[in-house]
Amino acid sequence: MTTTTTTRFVSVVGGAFLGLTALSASAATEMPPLPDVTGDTVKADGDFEIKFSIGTTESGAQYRGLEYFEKIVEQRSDGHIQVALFPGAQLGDDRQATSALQAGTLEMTMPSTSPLVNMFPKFAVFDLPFLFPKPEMADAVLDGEIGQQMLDDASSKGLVAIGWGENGYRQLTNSQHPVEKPADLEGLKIRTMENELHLDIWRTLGANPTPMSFAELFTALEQGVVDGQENPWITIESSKFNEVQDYATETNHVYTPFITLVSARFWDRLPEEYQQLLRDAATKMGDYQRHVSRTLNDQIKQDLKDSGMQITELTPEQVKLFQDKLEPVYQDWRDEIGGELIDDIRAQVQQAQAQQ
Ligand code: KDG
Repeated sequence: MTTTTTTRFVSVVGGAFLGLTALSASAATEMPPLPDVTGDTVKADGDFEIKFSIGTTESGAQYRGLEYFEKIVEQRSDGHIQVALFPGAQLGDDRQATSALQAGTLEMTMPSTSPLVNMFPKFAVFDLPFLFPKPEMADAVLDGEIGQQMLDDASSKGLVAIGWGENGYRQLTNSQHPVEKPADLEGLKIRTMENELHLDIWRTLGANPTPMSFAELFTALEQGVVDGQENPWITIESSKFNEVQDYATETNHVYTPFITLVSARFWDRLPEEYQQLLRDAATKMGDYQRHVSRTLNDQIKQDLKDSGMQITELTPEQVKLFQDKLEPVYQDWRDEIGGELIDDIRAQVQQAQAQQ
C-alpha cells in the first residue's frame, strides 16, 4: 500500500472534505453530503440485488459509509446491481447476519471483529486494550500486510472479506456514578460484546461484566439489567444511550474495526468485473466511514455533554492506571492470539510513534 488512508481519501473528494469540516462544527452530527463517485462504468453480464445488513442505526457513521457504497455500486454498474440497506439489526445482529451470509440468505454485512472471534480467533488481537494510541496506526495495520492477511484468512467458511471500516475507540458509560479510576468500577454490571477478551478486560478492572448482543443493549440499559456499556461516542449518540446513561468516561480502551463481508455463494455468482467493483467500493466506503466518524467525534462528544451527560476526561496519569491494571491481559492472551502477530503490530505502532 503506497498511500495512507488520509491522502487516498482527500485526493478523491477534496472539496466535499472541506464541506465536511465546516458542517460538523455548525449543525451537530448532521451527516455530510456523500462524495461524488469516481471511476468508469463497469460492464458485465447479469442483474443482481444486494441486501446489506448492519447493527448500528441509520444515524451513525457506519450507515453513512453504506450509503456511499450503495451510490458507488449502483452508479458504476449502471443500475445492474441494486443495493438495499438494513440498519439497526433488522436482519439480525453481527453473528446472525454473518450466519445468514454463510447460508446464502443475505448478501452482505459489516460486523465488528469482536463478536466473530469464535470463528476467527486472530481477530482477538484487535480487542487487546490500548493497542492503537492513534487511529492512523490502526489504519496502517489494517491497510497493510497484516490487514490483508486477515482478510484472506476471513475469506473462508462461506464468507469473502473485502475491506475494513471503523467502529472506533470505545468509551465507558454507566447510570450509577462517575468513573475516574479502576476502583470506581467495583460492583458495576457492564455489558460487553460477546467476546471473552472483553469480559477479561472488565473482570481485570474489577467490574462485573456480562456478554450481550448489541441488538438487546438499549433495552437492557433502560431496564437496569446492566448498569453500563462501552462503545464509540458516535454509537452512544446514534443509539441514544445517553438517554439511559448519565455518566461517561473517555477511556479509549479499545479500537474496534468493522470488517466488510460478502456471502461466498453470492460472490461466486458475480462476474469478476463486479467482484472488483465491490472491492473498490468497500475500500472507498471504509475510508469515508473513518473520515466521517473522526471528523464528527469531538462534535458528538460535545453534543452528549450538551444533552446533560457527565463526561469524565481522564488525565494521562489516570489513563495509565487503567493501562497498568490491564497489562497482564497481553500475557494471558498471547498464546490464544499468537505472540508473533501481537509483536508485529506492537512493533509497527512503536515505529509509527517514533516517527511522530
Ligand atoms: O452491528 C453493530 C455492531 O457491530 C457494533 O456496534 C458492535 O460495538 C459493538 C457492540 O458494542 O456490540
